[in-house]
Amino acid sequence: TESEMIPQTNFSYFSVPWFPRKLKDLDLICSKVLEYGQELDADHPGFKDIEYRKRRVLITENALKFRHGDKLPHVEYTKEERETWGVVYRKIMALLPQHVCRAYNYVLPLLEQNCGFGPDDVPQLEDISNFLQGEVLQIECTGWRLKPVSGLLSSRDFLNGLAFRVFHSTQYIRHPSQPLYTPEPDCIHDILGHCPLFADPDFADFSHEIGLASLGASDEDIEKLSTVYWFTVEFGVCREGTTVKAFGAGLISSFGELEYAMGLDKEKPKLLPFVPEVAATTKYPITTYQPTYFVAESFQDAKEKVIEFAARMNRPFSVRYNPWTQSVEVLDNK
Ligand code: NLE
Ligand code: FE2
Repeated sequence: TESEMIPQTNFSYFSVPWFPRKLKDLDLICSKVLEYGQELDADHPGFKDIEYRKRRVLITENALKFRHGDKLPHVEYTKEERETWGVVYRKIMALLPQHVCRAYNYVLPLLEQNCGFGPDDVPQLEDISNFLQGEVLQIECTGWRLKPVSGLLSSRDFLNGLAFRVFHSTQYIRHPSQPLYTPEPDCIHDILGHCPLFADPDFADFSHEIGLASLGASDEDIEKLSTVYWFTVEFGVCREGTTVKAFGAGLISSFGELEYAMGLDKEKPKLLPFVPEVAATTKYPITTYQPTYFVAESFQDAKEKVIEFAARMNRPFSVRYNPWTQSVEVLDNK
């Protein structure tokens, strides 16, 4: 790993993996993406269809050129792509009231009114990012922003982005032959699954904390944090009264897995209470439905638990995010 020396007050040094200090630094981390065949299932139709791959290259070229401050690339989606989006959108809308958390149900109509969410077309990242930044109709929001990305980033890079309230989002769409589940992130997963909850203040803070904890963390701690992220932001469920609802993006963007997770299939998953230490060391598959989900009591509760978890991590310094300068300050007291 690239690393740098950070001076300690007593003039000894410790070696820390490189990490971004300001928003602009995120331009340095968008190039390393995971390819199919490595960990992803190369048998999925999205990996074998040549025409489909070509279209993706076209869309991801803009993501690779993007630099902080640029307007987010506009994608004109084809009829077939819009249909794929519509199929998933309608399915998910039907499952929302009963199976998806309250916060998501609250935000979605705002996104339909203000940034082009709906069954007919894929919303544009630029519009969503502006909404999250609070630039639409003076609706106060959380200050999150989107950055286009060409595929699955390394865990470290991806989590580091969250520390700056930046979410890396894809713009290409899944293969039309299997709308109900894809092993990779795509714009349905990122836009429909992830984006809405970034408008919720508690969820926004929760995600930010995971990001801050990841800055300069050891490889071992990154592994743990990304597993915590997996079992919350990706596949989390939460208690609401006497019921359990989904908030993880991987569930909200896959109606196949959402139905399974909510116990609607013959095969039932296991539900465990969310304890970061336990979740952090639980193994999980990335190309099939999850055998286990962790139930959070609330976003706030999950946030407090993750802050405590992060404080016990093996990092000889702490960090503070400065929202005015949008940069990170390193504090050597732990
Ligand atoms: N399985 C999810 C979906 O089909 O939308 C994508 C997960 C990406 C980590
Ligand atoms: Fe995701």
